[in-house]
Amino acid sequence: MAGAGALWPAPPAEASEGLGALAWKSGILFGTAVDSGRLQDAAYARQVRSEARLLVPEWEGKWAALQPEEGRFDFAPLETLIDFAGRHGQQLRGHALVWHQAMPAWLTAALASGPARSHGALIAHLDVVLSRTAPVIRDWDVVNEAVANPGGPFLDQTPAVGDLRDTPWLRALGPDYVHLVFRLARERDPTLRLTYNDYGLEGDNPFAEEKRRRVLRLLRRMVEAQVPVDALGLQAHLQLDEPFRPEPFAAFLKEVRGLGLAVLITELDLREAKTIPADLAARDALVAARVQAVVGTALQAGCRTVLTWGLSDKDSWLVRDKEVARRDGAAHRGLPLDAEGRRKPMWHALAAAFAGRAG
Ligand code: 9MR
Repeated sequence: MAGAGALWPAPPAEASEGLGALAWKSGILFGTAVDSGRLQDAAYARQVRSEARLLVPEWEGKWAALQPEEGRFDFAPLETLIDFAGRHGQQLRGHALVWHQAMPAWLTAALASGPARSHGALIAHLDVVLSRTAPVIRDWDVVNEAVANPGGPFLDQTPAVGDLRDTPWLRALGPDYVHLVFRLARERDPTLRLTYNDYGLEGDNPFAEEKRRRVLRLLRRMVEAQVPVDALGLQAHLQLDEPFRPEPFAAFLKEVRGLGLAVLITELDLREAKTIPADLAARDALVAARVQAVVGTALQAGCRTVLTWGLSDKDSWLVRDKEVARRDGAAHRGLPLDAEGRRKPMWHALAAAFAGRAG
């Protein structure tokens, strides 16, 4: 891995091209999560337009957004993204059909009132959402974050039933609920790409090793049971305090690909270490080196889709969410553009990874 002293080459002639265009030269689809409410901001819209070929709604595809009250669907925010993508020739992916967060209160209550009611609510949601979005969204995160966190220094252990996180969905529908949701999605749309999406899979420590084992067991059982799963989404919310080595990550990706599944990086960003260098260039070089190493490894393993979770540091959940925001008040510099929209070393690291240059 390149050290903090790595020098970034002078911008190539095509530097005015965005990451989406650069990635596409190597057959890689690059995109970002988008907040529909921010698209009226001209600078934000320009960044999304010029860097991304693929968009994913950061909020607009979740239950709380799409069905705030039972039977009342609101597609307006998602349509804003669909319109934007259509005008700029960008693709869309969906996020997320089943997740234990961003659930409206009525759904939490419904899931607590028994399997029949839960099943009915799930089917009604899938019927409406998948038929409405089918013309433009051909890849959905069908189930998000169903695997429980093992104990570890970087993330809190979550209560588990077997390898699965104990959630309202699991309690309502039983431990085979992941299989059920994928089957229901496939029945409704036979050619939709069905993705299982999760985090904490990239690092080199006992936590990530165990989480990888759990995800692999889930995927293997699904494939054995002929559950229609097509891809694994690696969220890749990276943390610089967490060690990384390409080998265990690459071995995991090889096993996943060996099951016949595609791998995608779906939510890339990076939390800096608790202690950061005073020098901005040194800070940014650390971020860039880690991103290039992780993304480079994934691309070598056959990953052909990479999305960041936002483009500019100032729009990131890493600033908004108190659990992950820096205690010293500084913003994490874990996205390709700085707060003013300027390209940082992480931008160049992604461009280099897309061009096939190893980290
Ligand atoms: O970044 C998203 C934040 O704005 C939302 O408030 C939050 C709850 O809906 O979800 C965040 O996105 C998460 C994603 O949906 C799933 N993986 C983790 C992401 C960061 O928390």
